Amino acid sequence: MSPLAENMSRTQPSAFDVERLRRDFPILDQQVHGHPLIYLDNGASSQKPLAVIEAIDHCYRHDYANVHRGVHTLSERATLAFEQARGKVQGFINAAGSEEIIFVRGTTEAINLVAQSYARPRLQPGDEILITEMEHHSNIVPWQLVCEQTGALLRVVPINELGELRLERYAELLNARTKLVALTHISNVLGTVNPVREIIDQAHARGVPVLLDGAQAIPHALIDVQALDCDFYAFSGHKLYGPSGIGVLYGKRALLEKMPPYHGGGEMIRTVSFEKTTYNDLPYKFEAGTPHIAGAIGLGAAIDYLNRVGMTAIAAHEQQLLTYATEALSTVKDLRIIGQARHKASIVSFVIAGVHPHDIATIVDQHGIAVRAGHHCAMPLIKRLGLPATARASFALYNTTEEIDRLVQALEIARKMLT
Ligand code: C6P
Repeated sequence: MSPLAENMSRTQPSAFDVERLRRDFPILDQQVHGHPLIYLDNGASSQKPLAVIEAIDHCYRHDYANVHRGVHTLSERATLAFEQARGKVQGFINAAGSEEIIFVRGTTEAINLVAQSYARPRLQPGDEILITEMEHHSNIVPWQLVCEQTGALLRVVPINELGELRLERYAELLNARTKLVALTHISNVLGTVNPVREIIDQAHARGVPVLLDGAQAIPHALIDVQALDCDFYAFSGHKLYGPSGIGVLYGKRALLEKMPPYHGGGEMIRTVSFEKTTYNDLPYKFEAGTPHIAGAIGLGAAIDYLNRVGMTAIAAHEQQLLTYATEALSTVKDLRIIGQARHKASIVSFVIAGVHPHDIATIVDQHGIAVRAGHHCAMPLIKRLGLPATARASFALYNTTEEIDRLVQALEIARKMLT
């Protein structure tokens, strides 16, 4: 163990036993290209604990049927488990009511829902939607579509050299034409944790609602939507140790009540005739068609698991990994960390002078290490940074300082091979 790792392990909270937690994730116990797998691509999707795998398995083996439709026993059991999962999500983000939790496919669908159902009916030509320079495409393109549909305009808050939002520019850009602010809680490229409470307060002072893209924040921090006072919060199950294909849109009840359905079909209706259809109550008004039943149940199991481990302990462990990785990566010659914000989550983008990030990712994969390279679905940000791409290591609750040491060794090999 390196001295840095020894120092870190001494300061790790004693209750947080990472080696024990790793055993909850069966996928981690394998070799890739003859090396023990080191999975550092958690920003793209995290691995699943046995509790989630078993909950999905149990659902399909014992309790599976369509939900809200049958009076038979299996349908009642599936409906109960599905609605219990909704309650778990409500508790996890401290929403005021379970009707404020809409199950969707993921962050992307949640944002599209708000763009089409909240923004589109309200926008007039010349109105403005305010986003930021560090958004993922999922929080850019839905707004561009709705701007094309309505004649509204997209305005963009710039970042500074550290990768933080320029709040003085935000204050200037917020104006009487602003109809919605939509921003990421944590940047998937820079790791920046945005001061969302301050941003929300300023928007609310002008009567402007705020959507937070929580895709990267939800696995790293305790989220309390009431304390944040955000109007919408979007996240994906698969980054929260749950299944893919399931995600959540939280919305304040008063706003959701006034929004028209996004998709039409079964489940979202109360009565249908060829002349007129009336719609179901919240949250079902927004859940047309058969939902991802086992996905929601798996997400509920992920939340139970995280509650057992403790989000505060997870956040503390990940902050230690971030500090360790920032120091350790800085020892690699010609490596530059992209994103130096004062408040960061455990996401570290970097470049090595003279080496393409894709080549870095390919070489470290030969050492069993999974990192992501590319534009990370944030092309405007990558362009603003003047880079072709970055490599990115993103850490989860099961990562260790030893894994970071292995990454550093593999990066040294890559650098020597390619420069
Ligand atoms: N970012 C990454 O590697 P979906 O695909 O709907 O689950 O999540 C989209 C999304 C939205 N916002 C942010 C901030 C995100 O990071 C992501 C997903 C992954 O960074 C895949 S591109």
